[in-house]
Amino acid sequence: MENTKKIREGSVRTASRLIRNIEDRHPEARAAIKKIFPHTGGAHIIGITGSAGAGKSTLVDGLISAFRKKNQTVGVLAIDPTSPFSGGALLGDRIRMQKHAEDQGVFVRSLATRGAMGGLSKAAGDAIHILDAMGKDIILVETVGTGQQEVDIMHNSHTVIVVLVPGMGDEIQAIKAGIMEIADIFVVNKADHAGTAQLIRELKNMLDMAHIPDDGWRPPVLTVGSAFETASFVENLNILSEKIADHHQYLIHFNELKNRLRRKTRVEIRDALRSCILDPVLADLDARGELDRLTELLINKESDPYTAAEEIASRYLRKIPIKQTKKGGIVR
Ligand SMILES: Nc1nc2c(ncn2[C@@H]2O[C@H](COP(=O)(O)OP(=O)(O)O)[C@@H](O)[C@H]2O)c(=O)[nH]1
Ligand SMILES: [Mg+2]
Repeated sequence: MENTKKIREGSVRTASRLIRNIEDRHPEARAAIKKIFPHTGGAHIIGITGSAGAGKSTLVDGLISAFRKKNQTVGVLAIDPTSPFSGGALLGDRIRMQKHAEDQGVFVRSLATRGAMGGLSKAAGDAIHILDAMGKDIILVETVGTGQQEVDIMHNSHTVIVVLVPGMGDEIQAIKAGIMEIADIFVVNKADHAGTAQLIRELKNMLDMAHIPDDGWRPPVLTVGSAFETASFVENLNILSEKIADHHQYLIHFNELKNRLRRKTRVEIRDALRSCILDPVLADLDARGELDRLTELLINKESDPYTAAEEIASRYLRKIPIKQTKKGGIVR
């Protein structure tokens, strides 16, 4: 049976193999995404980001249960760039997610990729397509960190949750503005730690200063209490899952879903261009030893980055007039 069909029927084996291909940058991955792409777009994609140890995986685990209670199917992608091989650093997550292992409505995978800049965002986008084509209602994407890379990955989602823990104090200010700006929901984790009320206050002050229009979405600031107080944690996660649904409704109602899709698609085009243009050019230059030669030239001030890049561009890129095909594709 063909891969696309198997994926659409929810085959865990095929999905796992394709995600491994994505990690390995196997050419088959690209071919598969081309076929799967028309069958994507049905899922509500939720990004969850925050520092390492902030309790994101604990939250994801609780959210899976909350969504399953509403009979929604869930795909989870845990992205860990620091993991040298797939799942290495995520053993704890695996154990934690075990209780969902028997549930056909839940598919959990981790994603680790090595190498080039921007590679992780593209790999994440591709893996999300796979979960989407599997027909998952909800896709949870967990990333570690608050830098540009996480902002890029978060652009693949419709709803962004930023997880913070008390005791960071002034660090909120220090967190790259980028990630705070794209937050749709703030979750204050580990509310059993001191400083929860202060953190909530700081976040609300920050939002007050953001001048959100009356009909705009003001990111709610939620606390989920302590993960170790099971009953209240479960209840808080139900509330969080409702807020997530509210945000989805808001996106639909105000036609914002299209804007999110546009944002996501732009990232995807940029990532694909990078892998189809920049990566091969860099690899070619490297193979010819020209990257080393250029590096020396620049170090010796015999050239500069722009002159070098312009020369390379003129060598590799021909200006070709392009026209639209009927289907909207591009032909030469
Ligand atoms: N005190 C406390 N610890 C928590 C809470 N939630 C998670 N943790 C612990 O924080 C650690 C990191 O959690 P994890 O979910 O793996 O964080 P992640 O790195 O953000 O995915 C684990 O030891 C959790 O048991 C909480 O509400 N209170
Ligand atoms: Mg985690």
